[in-house]
Amino acid sequence: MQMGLERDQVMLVSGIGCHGKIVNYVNVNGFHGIHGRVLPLATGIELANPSLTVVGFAGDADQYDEGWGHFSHALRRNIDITLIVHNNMVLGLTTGQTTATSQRGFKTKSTPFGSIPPMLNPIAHALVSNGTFVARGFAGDVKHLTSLIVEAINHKGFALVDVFQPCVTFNYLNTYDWFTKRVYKLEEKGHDYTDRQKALEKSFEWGNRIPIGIFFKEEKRTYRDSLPHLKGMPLTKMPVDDVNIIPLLKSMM
Ligand SMILES: Cc1ncc(C[n+]2csc(CCOP(=O)(O)OP(=O)(O)O)c2C)c(N)n1
Ligand SMILES: [Mg+2]
Repeated sequence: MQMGLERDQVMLVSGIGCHGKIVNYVNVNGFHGIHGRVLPLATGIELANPSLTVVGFAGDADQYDEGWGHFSHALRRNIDITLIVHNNMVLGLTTGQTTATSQRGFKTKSTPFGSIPPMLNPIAHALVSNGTFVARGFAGDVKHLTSLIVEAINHKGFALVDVFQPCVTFNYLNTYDWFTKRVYKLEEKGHDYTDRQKALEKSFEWGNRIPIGIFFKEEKRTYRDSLPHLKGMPLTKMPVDDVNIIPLLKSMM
């Protein structure tokens, strides 16, 4: 509403996890998809009907484990969608197992000796995949997070907002207190978000001080801009009655 969008102009797509219920809570169009497939769905919807504002919601396991293969490709294609990752650094819905973003040593029922590999760094990956809007927010600072989401949706091209969103039931390590003590805002430290190298440096900051805010932002051609046959009329409006695919099928026999 703050953005002046009508309800029927907005399309939310969610994956599987605690976060997935969001399409039931927000009174706009919604598509509750399958685990790991938020980006293929959101991509298809955006390419078929550009009049919609498409916002994908994924969990950390949903996007950074099961859906990992789609991440870099959607970014480098610069599909005009927003992706908000509810990063609680744990599999919440399945009652607390490690994900790609769980901290090394994080003990769970299924990893009693602690998570073994190093954490995946989604911000750094987004930056090296030519992401055109890369940001991180914290659910404990709703005003700041809201401003990031508004900027992300206004961005023309792929916008990532990774959100620290503590799971109060299963993540005993990365709690609201844990984040509150550590997060600081990039914009308050004079970070230049037009510099990809600097953004990359910042993306590796982890420990006592963890940055949130916009790491990087630039305007670039979107995937749609480069598809001549999608110019003018959306696929959803194209007539299909007189389409005859028989000759095409025969040519492949
Ligand atoms: C294809 C498939 N694989 C596995 C599952 C089981 N499963 C349900 S939710 C979930 C992941 C939940 O973790 P996350 O994406 O981090 O979301 P959260 O619940 O933490 O918000 C998994 C693996 C599934 N539903 N579908
Ligand atoms: Mg999770």
